[in-house]
This record gives sequence, C-alpha cells and structure tokens, in this order.
Amino acid sequence: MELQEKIPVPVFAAADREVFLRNIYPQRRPAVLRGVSPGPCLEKWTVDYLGEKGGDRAVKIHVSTVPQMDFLHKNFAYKTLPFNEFVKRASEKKHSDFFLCEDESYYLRSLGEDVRKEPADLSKQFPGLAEDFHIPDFFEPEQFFSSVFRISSCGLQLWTHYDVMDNLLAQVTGTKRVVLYSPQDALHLYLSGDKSEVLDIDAPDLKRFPEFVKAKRYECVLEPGDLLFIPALWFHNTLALEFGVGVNVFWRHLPADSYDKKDPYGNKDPVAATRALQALERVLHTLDELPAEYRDFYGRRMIQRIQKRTYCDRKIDTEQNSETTLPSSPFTKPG
Ligand SMILES: O=C(O)CCC(=O)C(=O)O
Repeated sequence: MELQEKIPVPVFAAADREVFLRNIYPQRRPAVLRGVSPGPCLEKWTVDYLGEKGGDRAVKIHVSTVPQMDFLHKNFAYKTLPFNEFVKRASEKKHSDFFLCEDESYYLRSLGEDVRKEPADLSKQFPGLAEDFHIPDFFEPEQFFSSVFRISSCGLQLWTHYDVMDNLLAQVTGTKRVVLYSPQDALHLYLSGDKSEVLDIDAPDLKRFPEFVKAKRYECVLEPGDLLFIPALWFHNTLALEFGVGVNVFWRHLPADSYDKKDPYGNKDPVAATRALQALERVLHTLDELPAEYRDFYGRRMIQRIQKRTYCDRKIDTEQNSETTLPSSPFTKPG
C-alpha cells in the first residue's frame, strides 16, 4: 500500500499569459504549463553546446557520493569546476576525474557575481546561453528577481524546501520528478529553517516523522519544454530522472519592500515575518516568567488566537471544535 496518495499536479496544455494570469495564478496552486516555448534552448542545449557557449567560467557545485543529498549530515561537498567540465561530468555516470568517488553526482544552482549580494541572472553569468532561453512574460519586468541554472546528474535528489517568491521552473532537457506540499502542511514536514528534515520522502522513517503521512503529496514529471509554476511557500522536492538542464525564474509577488534586501537566493522570510518571529521569541521569554501550568494555559489560548487571526482555511478546528470563517489573504491577486 502506498504511504501517501499521489495527487497529480494539473497540466495546462496551452497556457499563454492571459490564461496563466486569469485561470492559474490566482489559484495559488502548482500547475504544469505545456506548450509555452522556452525558446531555442529546447533544441540547442546539448552537452557539447552548453560547454562551448557556457565556457570555462568557474561554478560552485554540490558533489555527492550518493544521489540523495542530505543537508543535515552534509553528505555532499561544495567544489568548484569550470562550467564546461561540470556539464560534461554531470552528464556521465562514471567519471575518470572525480573529487570523492567515480560515480559521484553533481548539482548546480547557479549564483550571482557577488554570491552574497547579487541574485543569479543567466543574462549576466551566461549571456551566450541566456539568449536561447525566453523568460515567459507572465509577470511585469520590474518584478523579476533571478534566473537560475538547475543542472543535475541523473538520479540527483534535492531536499524538500520552500522559497518566498513565485517561481517558474523550466525543464529544458531531461526529465524530472517534482513532489510538492502545500504551505498548509508545513507542520507535518518537520522543518529546519526553510528545509524539511524528512529526506527520504518515498520511504520516510515514520518512527521519527509520524506526522509526515498527513502531508498531501502533489506530484508531476516534467518533460523538456514544461514549465512548473511553484507558488511562493509551496514546498518542493526534485529528483532528476535523467541528466537534465533547467532554469528557474523567481519574481516578486509581494511589494518589493516586503522582501529582505540581503537575500540573493529568494528564500529569506519576508521582513514582516522575520519581525513577527522575533516578537514571538520575546513573547515566549515573557511566558517563561510563569510556572508550567500557566504557560500551558496561556500558550494554548494564544495559539487559538493566532489560528483565528491568521489561518486562510475558511473553517478551522479550534480547541472547542467550533467553526470560524476567516477573511482571505490580500496577496492573492494576479501580478
Ligand atoms: O530543479 C531543481 O533541481 C530545484 C528547483 C528549485 O528548487 C526551485 O526552482 O526553487
């Protein structure tokens, strides 16, 4: 018996800007868009061509002895290679030159010029290749945040995480399985910052992660030419079924000043969320002034108040099991 039911991500066969903005974007749910051409990259981006056009610019990569990367135990190393050498190695199963072992796996998440300050932008780091990739015009140019190469060895799996910006993940070559979880299932994912500690989502350790089975699993397999819309805060886990090249484009969905200015990755919590979390720490310190049974009593009441004020679900289970209707979010309009 399967652990979790797989809910297919809906596929839209011909989603142009109008269809996307009218029917898909306002739903704030993942969607696979087919038939939106990402440009000549679809035919051109062979290993040889990528190497030739991308050249020997140094890239920082993840190298792992096993295909499932583990951010908790750091079973991978950060290494630097010329881009053309990296692409060649990522595309082969066994390597004559290697860092850790001859069948190591590789992953590139491209970075900006100043990795701590600037977001990745293909047109700056890889201008010769960027002209082959057409960014869909699904958002206003001033909302653009970054365009990021995602290049993985066959079998490479990236841990479940969320980002704070809206995202189109374009699969250019190869196929990739993507599993997604709703932000509303965050409490079942055992988070450590923006990442889930449940690394093996196909065979999770249910003694350690008993709540994980409650998370609804959305799944799709991306083919070359597919675009996956990943709304901000949706968790995603990727598994390259073949060596593959993708590009993901993040754009600002909230007003620009909502985001942390020192965030080149698009995964730092919005400034108001950070302030709220800091305030919560102060609240918890204040509660520490009380004995345990009082902390328990006021803690439960505060949780209920937070749920009533913040949950988007129209109905929530409160302590008394009463039903409450809540206002919807002001941030769900098309951009
Ligand atoms: O495609 C991948 O390997 C990861 C994609 C991802 O994490 C993203 O688009 O935010």
